Amino acid sequence: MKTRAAVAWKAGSPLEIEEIELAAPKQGEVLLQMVATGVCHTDAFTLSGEDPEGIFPAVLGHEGGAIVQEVGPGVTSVAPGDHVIPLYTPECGQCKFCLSGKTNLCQAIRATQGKGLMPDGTSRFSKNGAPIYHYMGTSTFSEYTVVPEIAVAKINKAAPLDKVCLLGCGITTGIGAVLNTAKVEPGSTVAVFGLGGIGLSVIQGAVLARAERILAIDINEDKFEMAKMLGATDCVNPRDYDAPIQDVVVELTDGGVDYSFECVGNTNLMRSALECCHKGWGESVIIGVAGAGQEICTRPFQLVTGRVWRGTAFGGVKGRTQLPDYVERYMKGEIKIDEMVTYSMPLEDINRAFDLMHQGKSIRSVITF
Ligand code: NAD
Ligand code: DAO
Ligand code: ZN
Ligand code: ZN
Repeated sequence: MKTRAAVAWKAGSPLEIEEIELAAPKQGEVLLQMVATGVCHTDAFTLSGEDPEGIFPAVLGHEGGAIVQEVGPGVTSVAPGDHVIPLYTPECGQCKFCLSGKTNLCQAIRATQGKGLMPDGTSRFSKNGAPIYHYMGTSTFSEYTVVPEIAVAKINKAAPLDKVCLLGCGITTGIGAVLNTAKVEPGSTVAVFGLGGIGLSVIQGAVLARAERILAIDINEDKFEMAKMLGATDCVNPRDYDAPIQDVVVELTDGGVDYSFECVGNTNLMRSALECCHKGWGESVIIGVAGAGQEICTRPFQLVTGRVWRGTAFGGVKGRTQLPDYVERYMKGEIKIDEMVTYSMPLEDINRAFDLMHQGKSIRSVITF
């Protein structure tokens, strides 16, 4: 079949909207009709060429809300008409990782997903006979896409797909980082570095965890209003101070925070986030994705004296078993999503969504098909 898609032909160039070919789902795969997709910083990161896993040409996008159109042979857990969120972190339930009970990083299709291919080692997308690669196993910047069955979470049909698509990455990552990875306790003090879709969702998570003090840190003060609305107690612009931001936070919090979260992808800020943690117990979670080849550093004595450095992917959330409950929590009003949608636009305008993100003018743009 043909599908309208935004194709990333090469790094650093705008996406091009065109009709491309999409082959039918094979064994264990499903064909999805995309209803909406968010645009996340990670899409921009890959498009920029900084992503060591970036492969071109590709159909990017990983924050989708979709309807199952057709299922391939052997598919039993979803059927045409089901509403789903595609998962860049799949859940097979059978691999060593899924069975460990310690991680959400299912490895069942990792090797092929990392190469932009479906599990049989081929791509379903093409143009004039030449392959176009998948992205993160999801490729949501296309009216139709094919994904593995283990990479969809079936959700409540009553949920608006143009909102809950954001649970496919940003909002779940931020909330999950607080509840699953850090396991923030009531009464905690939390620092959030970077107030994009991820950082603002960390704030939501910290409120759900009943943190007492939430410091929201960003160099773009336009982000502070939303941070406060979501529950930040203090907003801090590092550029207002001469001292390093970690010293400022330690000073403001009587020795440091219980938990910090880096939501930018800046390795210097990752160090600041670790070093603003309280001696003896403070824990810092890296969420931001740094550029190819970059490394983090701190003095080892920071860890010897009790600080802990962690990282998280998709907030530690297991997509097929746990994401449907995030949708229910949105439906009950416990998780805020509508407020995070700054702009909605058709696929034709998707490059504007990237521009708005780079200009710091959007939390999330949602593309509707
Ligand atoms: P975003 O671009 O919407 O937000 C980033 C924010 O950081 C902006 O508000 C910006 O002003 C702020 N910022 C930039 N430099 C700063 C600095 N020096 N100090 C303080 N604030 C600064 O991005 P996003 O969509 O929220 O994504 C954030 C990061 O999380 C990206 O690196 C993205 O790739 C990553 N990410 C990770 C996961 C995961 O599972 N680990 C999932 C999704 C996104
Ligand atoms: O299992 O080795 C692996 C890789 C899992 C990919 C998780 C990616 C999380 C960070 C990227 C940002 C997501 C938008
Ligand atoms: Zn698995
Ligand atoms: Zn994302």
